Amino acid sequence: MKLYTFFRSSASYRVRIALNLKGLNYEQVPIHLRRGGGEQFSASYREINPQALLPALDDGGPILTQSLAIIEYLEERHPKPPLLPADPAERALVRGMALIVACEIHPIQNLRVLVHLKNHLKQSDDDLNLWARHWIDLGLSALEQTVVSSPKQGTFCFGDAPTLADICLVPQLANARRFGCDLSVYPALLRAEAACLAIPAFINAAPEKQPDAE
Ligand SMILES: N[C@@H](CCC(=O)N[C@@H](CS)C(=O)NCC(=O)O)C(=O)O
Repeated sequence: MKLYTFFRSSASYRVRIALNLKGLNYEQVPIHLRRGGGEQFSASYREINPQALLPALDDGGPILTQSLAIIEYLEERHPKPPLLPADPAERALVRGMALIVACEIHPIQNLRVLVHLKNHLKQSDDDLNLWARHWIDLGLSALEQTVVSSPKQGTFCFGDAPTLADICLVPQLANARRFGCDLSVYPALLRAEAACLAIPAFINAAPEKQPDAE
């Protein structure tokens, strides 16, 4: 299995965590998102992912893109350990938590959005940070409330085992710190993060542990 990845890409980080939790071996193909204007825009990478985004997974069939689709594929091919609860309503709840991060926060603070704000709309670096922090805080506040009011309380976002929600949470909190967000107002999210960061699958997926880390 080949994962097209960048150490600092949080969507790639999600997939690395899922692969590690499933105990799957994979080869990393680093695509540098900054070097030379961004290797994701090269013709060769666009053939792999026409969106020019990371990650992409080659598992011998068609190349898969979109981190959550990739993780659901891994879940279906390798059900143990499960990354979603068995009950349909609980599955929807956990997917909802993951999507708060993957649909409502991350896309608006993603590199290409910030580059567009800076280069085309002439916003300052300070304004970019304010923008990112605004959307991250809005989403994390909602996620904190969702976790706190979830019917299954535990050490993780949902219960006592890591799920898709935690897989999305941990990389997003790393991004939030990069933008200088105050995370002390999200105690439930910090508790879930601490539980995750005691697990080797999460530790080994961290940006600084990757072969392409700078
Ligand atoms: N929804 C996509 C998001 C993918 C994405 O935005 N990846 C970022 C890195 S985390 C990227 O490749 N950015 C390149 C760019 O913004 O030019 C997913 O979950 O896979």
